[in-house]
Amino acid sequence: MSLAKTAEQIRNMEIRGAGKIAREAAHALLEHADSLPKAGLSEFVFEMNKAADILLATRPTAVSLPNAVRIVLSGMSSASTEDEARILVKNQAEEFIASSNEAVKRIAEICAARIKDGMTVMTHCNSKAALAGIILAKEQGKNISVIATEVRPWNQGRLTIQTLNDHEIPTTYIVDSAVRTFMKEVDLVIVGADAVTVKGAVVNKIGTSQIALAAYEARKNVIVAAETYKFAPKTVLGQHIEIEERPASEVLADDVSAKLPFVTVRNPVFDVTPARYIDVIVTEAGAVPPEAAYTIMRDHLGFDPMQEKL
Ligand code: RI2
Repeated sequence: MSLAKTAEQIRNMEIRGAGKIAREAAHALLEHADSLPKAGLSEFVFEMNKAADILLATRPTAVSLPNAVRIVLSGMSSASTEDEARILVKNQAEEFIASSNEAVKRIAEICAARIKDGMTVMTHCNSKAALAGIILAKEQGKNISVIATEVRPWNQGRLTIQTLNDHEIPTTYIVDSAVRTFMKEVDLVIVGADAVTVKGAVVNKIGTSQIALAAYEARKNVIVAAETYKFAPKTVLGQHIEIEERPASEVLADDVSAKLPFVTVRNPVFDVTPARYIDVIVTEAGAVPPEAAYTIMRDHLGFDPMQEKL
């Protein structure tokens, strides 16, 4: 598949989920590096940076995408030859994809250790990392059940209930607005992340912060399953995570909107859950308190704020 096609599929959400977006972007860069005709090192670097910009312009919130692009292309311009740069990019892409898949497995082990026999787990949206922990807990023989939300407007909850059903995990499917009503039946909340800020705030699918508030009120723990490349180093430099706002037509059909001239539809697709509502963030480097976000960026993303351009 061409890089432009991958970018289009990320934009229109055929490829979705922060981790998958990162792995597919890395794969697209690998294939792109392979497809470029021999034209010298500086031309190769120019073309790869251009390709990176196309990928980065697709969706603004999931920081896994810029982190993956940076990891895959790092050191490319310091290579001595075009061939060396090409091999470097391809190797780094393969390593990133493999380590990303390994990270999800490790996160699953840690999350599963937190899921005890008899527990009811609430999850929101469709997070591969969060689901991997739930599925592993079931495979370990624990008698668990799940409450899964619908996730308007894209209904990613349908994907989640399909996966849970495939693993024969008893699941209750609820509309997003029923979260607080059902919180009394919940023992633990597990969600994924699109980005984690230096304050330990978690940016995830819209509705996550309401779930976290309801859980806090009911004294239930919220666990966030997030690979280290979901942490956003740019927040150390004072930048904010941009919250993607998608087309109004995803919420209300254009012909209906057209008849309601005084109505404006807003469709932000992520929200921010402050650190105080989160128990731990489970990464492949272990479960950490949200307050440890900076340490994760420094030790696992190789981020040195003194070296970064503002
Ligand atoms: P994994 C998704 O975003 C959801 O917000 C989900 O919680 C998050 O990515 C992380 O998913 P979207 O692409 O990386 O559906 O854990 O907008 O699979």
